[in-house]
Amino acid sequence: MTLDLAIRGGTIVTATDMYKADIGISGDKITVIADRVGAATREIDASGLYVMPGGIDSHVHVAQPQGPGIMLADDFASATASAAAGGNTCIMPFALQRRGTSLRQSVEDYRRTAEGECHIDTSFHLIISDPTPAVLGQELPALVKDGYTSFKVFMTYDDLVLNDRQLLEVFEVARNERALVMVHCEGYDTIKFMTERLERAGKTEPYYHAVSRPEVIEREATHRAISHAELIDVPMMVVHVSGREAMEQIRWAQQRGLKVFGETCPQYITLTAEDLKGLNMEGAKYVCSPPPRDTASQAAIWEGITQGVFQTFSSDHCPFRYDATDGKLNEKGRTSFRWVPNGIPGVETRLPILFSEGVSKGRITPQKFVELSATNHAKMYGLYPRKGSIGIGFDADIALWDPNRKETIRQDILHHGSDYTPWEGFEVTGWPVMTIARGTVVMDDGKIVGSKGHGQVLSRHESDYVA
Ligand code: DUC
Ligand code: ZN
Ligand code: ZN
Repeated sequence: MTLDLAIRGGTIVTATDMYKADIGISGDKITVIADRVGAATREIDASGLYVMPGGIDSHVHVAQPQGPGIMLADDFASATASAAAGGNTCIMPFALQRRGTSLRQSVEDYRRTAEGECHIDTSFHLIISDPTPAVLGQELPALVKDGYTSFKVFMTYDDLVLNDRQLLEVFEVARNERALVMVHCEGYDTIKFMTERLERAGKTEPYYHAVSRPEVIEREATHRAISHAELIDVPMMVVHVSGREAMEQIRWAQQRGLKVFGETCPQYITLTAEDLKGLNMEGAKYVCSPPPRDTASQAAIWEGITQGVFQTFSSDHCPFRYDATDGKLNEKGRTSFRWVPNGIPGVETRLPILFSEGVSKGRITPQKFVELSATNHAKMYGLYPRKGSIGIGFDADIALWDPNRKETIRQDILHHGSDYTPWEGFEVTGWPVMTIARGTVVMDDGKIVGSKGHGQVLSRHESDYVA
């Protein structure tokens, strides 16, 4: 039977292997891998290219409410187009429960907003901000059974923070339902204390965002969350780890045999707090939480990556426009860092940065790149073995990479809804030149050639790391 698609002559890279072979695709699945596969309706010459699993970005924010007058810069169409351009074939955004609302209703709303809009597959985590008895007792267990098998909780932010008692109650449900809990580890009271002191001293520029949330605050919250997880005996993922202090807490927990996992992001291997010192309000472009630290922290993050402390490398894409009254330069944001929206765009640049800083600079192998960018995300969040590798029966989610192509990251080549990138002028070696999502070419040499609606909203099974 004629194949729909053949990818010929490339070097296939998985988390464990690297070898030359052809790939044959029928419909949306990989159906044959061989020295030479048969004829296909469409032939792709991949000689000189790496043929990798499409990236899975398990930490992105899309179309999430951000407080009065503030808007995220991406909807599902632009976020998934941007992700596809960056070599991704699946993203995992969050469905956020607002206080006083039903979690189930929130999920249904997000799902409806996403359906028909996505260029690549999408699957939601939950954010729990109001763990009422109904949420804990009925809604959450039912949602886990429906395939929402991971949820995030926050230890800071006025409208999201859970107290220790509430964290324990959510962890208990996660344990009972065999779900994976993701934790934003920064302390509410300590940040409030620092913020008030800084504002009183007139230190309100964006740079003081970083001063208000030093590593000790992240470390304390990380240790507290780990202790709660140990008490309840539940697996836990510490998201967006920024430096040595939190990394060492996770490593300590892992060495004690606890199921504590770690995620880090491009900003923590490339940016520093100095970037928040830009002239006028330019530093607002780099305001995210936890904030970027210093070059010693970057080295510590690499230590965590190469030692296996971190299982996933995600973008934490949380895009705002800079020059916009609903974004970084909102009226209140100009008066204090406290009001500068927290987050930076990055779904499109995550993989080129990891490839270049990691593989091209010799810090990690191509196989480790695949593990950190796709395979572990699929295993961590219950999409494996449907997604996350190249093998017979897997979804035909593939990115072709030119490992030698040099590019300079610039806003005008990106597809996200932000009006800037924190990596303007950043030079990389290695670039995704084609993205194939479930058998369909969706990005070809920087152009989006797929259509919104191709991507499906997926449910997931239990995490392989919980099992
Ligand atoms: N945490 C996130 O995960 N993303 C953006 C902002 C934040 O605090
Ligand atoms: Zn967070
Ligand atoms: Zn995030």
